[in-house]
Amino acid sequence: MVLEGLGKSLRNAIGRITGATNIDEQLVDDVVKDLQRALLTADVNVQMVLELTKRIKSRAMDEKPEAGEGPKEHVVKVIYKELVNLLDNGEGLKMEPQTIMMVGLYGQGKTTSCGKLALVFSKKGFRVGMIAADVHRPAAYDQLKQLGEKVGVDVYGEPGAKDAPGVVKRGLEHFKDKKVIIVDTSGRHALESDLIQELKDVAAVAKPKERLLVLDSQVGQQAGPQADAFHKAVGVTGVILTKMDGTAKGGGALSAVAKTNARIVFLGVGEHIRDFEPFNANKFISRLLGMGDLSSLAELAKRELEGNEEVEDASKNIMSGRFTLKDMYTQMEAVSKMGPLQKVMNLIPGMNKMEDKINYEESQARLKRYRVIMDSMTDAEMDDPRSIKGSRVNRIAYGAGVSPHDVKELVKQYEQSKKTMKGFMGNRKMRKQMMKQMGAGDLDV
Ligand SMILES: Nc1nc2c(ncn2[C@@H]2O[C@H](COP(=O)(O)OP(=O)(O)OP(=O)(O)O)[C@@H](O)[C@H]2O)c(=O)[nH]1
Ligand SMILES: [Mg+2]
Repeated sequence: MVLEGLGKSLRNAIGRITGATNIDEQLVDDVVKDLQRALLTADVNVQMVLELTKRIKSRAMDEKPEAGEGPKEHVVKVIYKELVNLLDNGEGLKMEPQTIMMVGLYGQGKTTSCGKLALVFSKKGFRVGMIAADVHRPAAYDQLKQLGEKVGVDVYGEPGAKDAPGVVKRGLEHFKDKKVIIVDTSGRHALESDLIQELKDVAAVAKPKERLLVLDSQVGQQAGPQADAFHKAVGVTGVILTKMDGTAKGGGALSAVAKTNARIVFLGVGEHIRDFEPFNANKFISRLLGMGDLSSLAELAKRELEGNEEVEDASKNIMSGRFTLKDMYTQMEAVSKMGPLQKVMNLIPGMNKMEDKINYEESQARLKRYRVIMDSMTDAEMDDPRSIKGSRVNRIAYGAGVSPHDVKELVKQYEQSKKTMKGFMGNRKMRKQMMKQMGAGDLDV
């Protein structure tokens, strides 16, 4: 899960508030201590932790809850807002013509992020070019070239060249007609002075509006000094946090953000070229605190499902209150296509609280089993799962090579999903939001 450890301990701290019968200074003190421990364990810089928790404590105690807000909601809101403020350092990357330079230590995800970013800009209609200015790693040019081919973006490079600023200079000439230029640079194991000098020289030629520090979210305490050194060299304007799909503690990244005073602009959430999300502090913190993130889920769904008529039909059925096993099947298939179940689960409100209880591999295996079972059902049975009883259960089980118990479990799961959907659709506000996000705004709600 994203920032697993930190998220869990922050959720526990908040749980102490929501579970308390009475909010008093002692409780706030205890919770603030829990927060400190959680943030420090996640490698957030000590100074930052102290300032943050001091603000949380004074706002929680001194500010009056807003109208209609209980004392518990008030404290939770203060914690939430302060955490958001910590990360909210300004707007995302502007979608306008510009030159962007990537910097970062070895293996942090610079080259991959170049490709991902190129896709973002070219999807917006910009003519994009990428320049391979990593002259140290022999395969760097080929890697960027391959990424470029994948996303349909031209790449300029000079295999074998040793002079990075020269490559950039000729690359800019070559890409005179491009609107957005992305410059990939070399990484190193540590910050050596020759790397720093090379980056300065490249920046002097490229004159990039954005200097993006690419940071692996698993980086710990070193994140601060690393960010500092890059910042001194080229003036970091933004951070791309990569490998957020891993089990990173990620707190170090928070320190890096504070050090450079730059905002996080994108998150890398997987190896795939489309595993890239614009950063949104509210979203990030609500996910961290386990408040779920329906809007992200809808975005993900939209991206993956666009043009898939079956799924659109199923979505409309769900919206209108009909929900057959076929719909569940289609939805399940679609969801499993969206990527690891774990990633999707984290986006569903309430779901990530269950993270300890859910064995994700087991869930994936169950999904597969369900599919096989459904393949042995007739269309009529799919439309009316209540008819699946007695000898039908045995026939389906036999056909699918599973036990009758598995078949019954699937029917039960369907009944449960249907109930959840009903509850969900009964909530007018949520329904409206969901419809809008799924692009089904023309349906009558
Ligand atoms: N899981 C995951 N892997 C990623 C992500 N971003 C990059 N990677 C992987 O991390 C590895 C290193 O990525 P690169 O893009 O080559 O990193 P780099 O900073 O260019 O590395 P150097 O050029 O050697 O300094 C590759 O295997 C990528 O597939 C991400 O968001 N999630
Ligand atoms: Mg690279």
